Amino acid sequence: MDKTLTSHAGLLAWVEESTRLCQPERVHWCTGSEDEAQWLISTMVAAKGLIPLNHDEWPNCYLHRSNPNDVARVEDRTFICSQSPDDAGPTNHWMAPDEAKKLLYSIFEGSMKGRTMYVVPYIMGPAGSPFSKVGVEITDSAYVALSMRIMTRMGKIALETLGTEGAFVPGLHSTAELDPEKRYICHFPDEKERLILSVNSGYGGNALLGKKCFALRIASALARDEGWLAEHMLILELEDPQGEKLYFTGAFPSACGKTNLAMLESIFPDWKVRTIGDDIAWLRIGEDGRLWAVNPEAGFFGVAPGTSEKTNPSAMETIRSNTLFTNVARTDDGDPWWEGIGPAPEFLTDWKGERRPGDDTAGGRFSQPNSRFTAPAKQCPTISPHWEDPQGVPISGILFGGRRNDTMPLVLEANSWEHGVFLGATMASQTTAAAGGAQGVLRRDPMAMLPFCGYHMGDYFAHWLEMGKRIPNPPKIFHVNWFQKDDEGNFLWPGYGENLRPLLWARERILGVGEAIETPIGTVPTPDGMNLEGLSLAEGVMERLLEVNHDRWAQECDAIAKHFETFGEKLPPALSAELEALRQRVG
Ligand code: SAT
Ligand code: MN
Repeated sequence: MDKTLTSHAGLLAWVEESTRLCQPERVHWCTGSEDEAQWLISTMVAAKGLIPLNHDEWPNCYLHRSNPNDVARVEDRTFICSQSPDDAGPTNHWMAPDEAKKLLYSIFEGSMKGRTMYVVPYIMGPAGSPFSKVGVEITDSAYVALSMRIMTRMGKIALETLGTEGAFVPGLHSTAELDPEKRYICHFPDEKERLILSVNSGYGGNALLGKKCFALRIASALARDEGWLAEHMLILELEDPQGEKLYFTGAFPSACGKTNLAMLESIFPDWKVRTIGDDIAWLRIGEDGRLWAVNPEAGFFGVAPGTSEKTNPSAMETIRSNTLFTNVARTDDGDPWWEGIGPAPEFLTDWKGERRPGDDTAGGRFSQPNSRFTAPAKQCPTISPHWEDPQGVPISGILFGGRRNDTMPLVLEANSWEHGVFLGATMASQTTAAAGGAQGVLRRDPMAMLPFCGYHMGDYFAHWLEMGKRIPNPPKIFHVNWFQKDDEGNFLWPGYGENLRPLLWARERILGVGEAIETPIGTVPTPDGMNLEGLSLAEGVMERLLEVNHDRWAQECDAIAKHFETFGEKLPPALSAELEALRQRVG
């Protein structure tokens, strides 16, 4: 698009300023058209940045291999550049805004020499929704431009929404040298326009600035100011045999099965689960007093390994066409391949481009553990007809959950909104490959927002508590844990489609039925309170899945107390009170 097609003075000025700074060879304004996408693809294929896949089996699908030093989010290089470090809080890295700008602009200077600068206007949220927000990402990565076209409503439509005066969140991104030592992802939540600056990474949440940077970190700060919630949550629709629908959101850390749960294949033919979103929810109080959720994204950036016809047939269908694969392996037939998709063929080209015998397990994994697919949400066979409703969908239940070997039962109902916020604030999960650093380490990840909250987490807890007071008809809150293990390290619960059972119990509790027992930590199903029809678990396993172990919970109280110390004076008294009450009950 010619830049004369927008007359938004602020946008034109910022693009000009960025052009002067980054010195690209040319500037391309993205329209979002199919022709443009094909042009970007052919440019990238010619430059070996994209590898075509088997067109008959995987139409319009391509493989991208990132730099091996750039395969995940980098939490230690992600900064909240609020005016005061106290606003970033103890769980975020902070840099003074002026210092951050000086440092990053010095890296941006001349960083796009010889390259094309893409101006990518995009909407987070459905076009025409009163809750949607516009962003513009300037990037030197065609891969980012193509990915943004899948993940957001990108191009002309965003410029039309913006008009000549509209507000937008500016995001400047350059892959620069891909130097991990100079990799910075910076957010400026106190700026009027809430700037994002990102350099030296081309990967996922570091580079697709609409996603974690805008729709979570910046949006969480907007939500605090404007009285709503921006959360790291899937949104799903549950339809009963009579056709009545009920909606859940679920907050789980990255790579803990959000996409699988959002696309859950129902084990009971009369019950349907449909997808609204798999990663982010923007939640507002509706005129009817309920909490309403919108998925701000238009695509899925899902973890490939482990995805198969067996674990997630809907995802497999979603990614059959028009999908970008990042860091997966490739078969000699040009099919994408990853661990967990099925048997390995005789030869595979691994994610770094090396062709090896498929049984060469000694040579390491073929797909990168955080390899991904980027696919349009509208291709999902289970997508709900309501997924783009401008007002969103009304939420009846909120699920919090992490990966824990023990301690947390399969499903637990909170006693109240405050207790639910406590369950969210004390969530813990083993770390995964979605971020750099050690994996499998148990860490507290409040509301699955530890890497994504754009302000002080203590204030964030207070905001959640405040929202509870303001929602006349709040959702019920649950905690779930699909990941308990036995003494030999085997999962106790089969997960995937079977997760419908705890979900149905939660629905019954929302409707005021459902057999339950109160425990010191909350309410759990009676051993036969969940529908267990057709499920054969070994003797005693169900009891173990729902067990509340007093010794473990005494330790858990101590661990929570330590976690709470992190927030100092900003820890809301209601949460210390919840901990004290828990201690009393655990005894
Ligand atoms: O942040 S990413 O978009 O790279 C994926 C995730 O961690 O959820
Ligand atoms: Mn995520």
